[in-house]
Amino acid sequence: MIDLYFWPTPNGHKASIMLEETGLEYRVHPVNILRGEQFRPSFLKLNPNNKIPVIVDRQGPGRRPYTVFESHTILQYLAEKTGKLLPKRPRERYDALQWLSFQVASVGPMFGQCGHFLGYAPHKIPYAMERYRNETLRLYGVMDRRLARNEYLAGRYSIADVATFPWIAVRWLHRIDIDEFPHVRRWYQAIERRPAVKRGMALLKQQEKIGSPDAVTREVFFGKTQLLQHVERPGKPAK
Ligand SMILES: N[C@@H](CCC(=O)N[C@@H](CS)C(=O)NCC(=O)O)C(=O)O
Repeated sequence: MIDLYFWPTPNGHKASIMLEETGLEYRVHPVNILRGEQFRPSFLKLNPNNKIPVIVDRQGPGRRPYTVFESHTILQYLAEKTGKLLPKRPRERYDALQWLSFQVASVGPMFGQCGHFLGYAPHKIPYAMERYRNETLRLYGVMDRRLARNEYLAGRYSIADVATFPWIAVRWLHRIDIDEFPHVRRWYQAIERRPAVKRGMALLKQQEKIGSPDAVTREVFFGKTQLLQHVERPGKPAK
């Protein structure tokens, strides 16, 4: 049995899709990150970085419970546990791992900042908006070229696709027209049709409110709560 600490966001969906794809038995523990539940001491014991998703595998290595945070490590852990979606042969395995890293190092952070400066920042900062939107467009271009010659990011469907798909699902945040990237669109539609992906994306769907943060959520995400959680005496803001 796997315990999944979850809220319906792109990083959360990576874990819920993977649990559905592997067919492992799991139960969901909602962590309302819009209301600050990620700062509860019981949750910080699972992930000191106050972010979902987290899993606790009751039958972990050595048959003892094991906790995993960071969504890509969750994907790799579940792939290795079940032998699914991460090939064993070195070339194919590293194809999957490098496209997984591409999601972790580039797609996640750049799309995240793009969404922040386009949709959430209290002031319009043209330099930041342009910088992250261009980087987002560039990454779509990289994926489009790759997918022109490969059915999936690493050739066969793998954890690299599971990691990347949920970030394309929120392209409205980045004001991306997927029709401009026909190979990404073809890939996205193929993944969207998978029953496990549908189930993973539907988990706690009624809670999905990431597009319209209210004042409480703004404070939780972007206010002092984040900093004071980890830094006792924050320095002065940089000028
Ligand atoms: N690198 C982390 C990022 C996780 C992450 O950013 N989670 C967000 C939701 S998508 C969250 O829990 N935010 C709450 C917070 O920052 O307080 C991962 O891939 O798991």
